[in-house]
Amino acid sequence: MNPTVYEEQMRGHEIYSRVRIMNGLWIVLRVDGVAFHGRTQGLEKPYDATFQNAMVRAARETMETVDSPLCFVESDEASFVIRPDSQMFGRRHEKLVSVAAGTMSAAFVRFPPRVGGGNWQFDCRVWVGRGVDDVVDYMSWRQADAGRNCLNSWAQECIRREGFMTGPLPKPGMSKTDRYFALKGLKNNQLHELLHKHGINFTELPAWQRNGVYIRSDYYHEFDVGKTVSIRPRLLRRMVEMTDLPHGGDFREMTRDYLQRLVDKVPTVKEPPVPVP
Ligand SMILES: Nc1nc2c(ncn2[C@@H]2O[C@H](COP(=O)(O)OP(=O)(O)O)[C@@H](O)[C@H]2O)c(=O)[nH]1
Ligand SMILES: [Mg+2]
Repeated sequence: MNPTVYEEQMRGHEIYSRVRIMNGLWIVLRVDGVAFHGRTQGLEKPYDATFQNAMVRAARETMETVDSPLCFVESDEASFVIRPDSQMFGRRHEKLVSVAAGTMSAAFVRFPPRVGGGNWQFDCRVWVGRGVDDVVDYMSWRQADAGRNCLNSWAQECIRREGFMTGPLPKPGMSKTDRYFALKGLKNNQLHELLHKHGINFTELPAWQRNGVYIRSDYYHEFDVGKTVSIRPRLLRRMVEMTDLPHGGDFREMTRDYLQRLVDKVPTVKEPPVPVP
């Protein structure tokens, strides 16, 4: 067969590579660790600082690769916001998800957590939003998930500390798994009480555990004061890590304000942010 015809015919089978995400839509790429529940078994529970560090470092590298100005990290997932006018990879769906998952996986193993290992892989999915408000809702959703995870995983830790998993079974016929998952039936206030019994006040846990972490590019003006009268500001950018995020309404407000400034192409902060190492 004529090589050109053959080439064309074969390319015709790559039907998904032509799927592009419409201009004007905000994109969020969410990467999530594959089977991390098992891989993280040897790490400090419920939160391990070396794991968190690997997540944040890898996310920072991924942001650069996929042209994302804002990323939210919690547990084993990271959400990368991409502007509605970004032309990264021609907005091709396949390219965006594969590059995000690939970069995150490759970068993560360069900052490996204390223990665990083997293949730390991430998958990726695409979420799209019609405007700033949709993205604010998205971030609220993921932050609420971080809060729920935090409460549940500390409650599980309390149960472990009580020797609940290893002690005698409280009810005949109840398996260890039943006991463990009995937690699922507890209401929020009962979980808080359980933590209290162990001297843990949920609101005093580190904010990065309860509310997640933002990594964002902050844009600021640097003024070139030349010999002439005109002062031309240059828009520069610096990455910041925010480990002390507010939650709820304040978090929404902060997110909305930042995204709107991106849309308006104005500085997101007045002063140059402090550089992160
Ligand atoms: N020990 C430990 N485990 C963590 C930490 N962060 C996330 N994980 C684990 O990562 C899992 C992530 O949940 P999920 O994505 O639903 O599970 P997966 O499908 O097994 O990846 C949680 O169940 C935790 O067990 C951490 O800091 N320490
Ligand atoms: Mg996972």
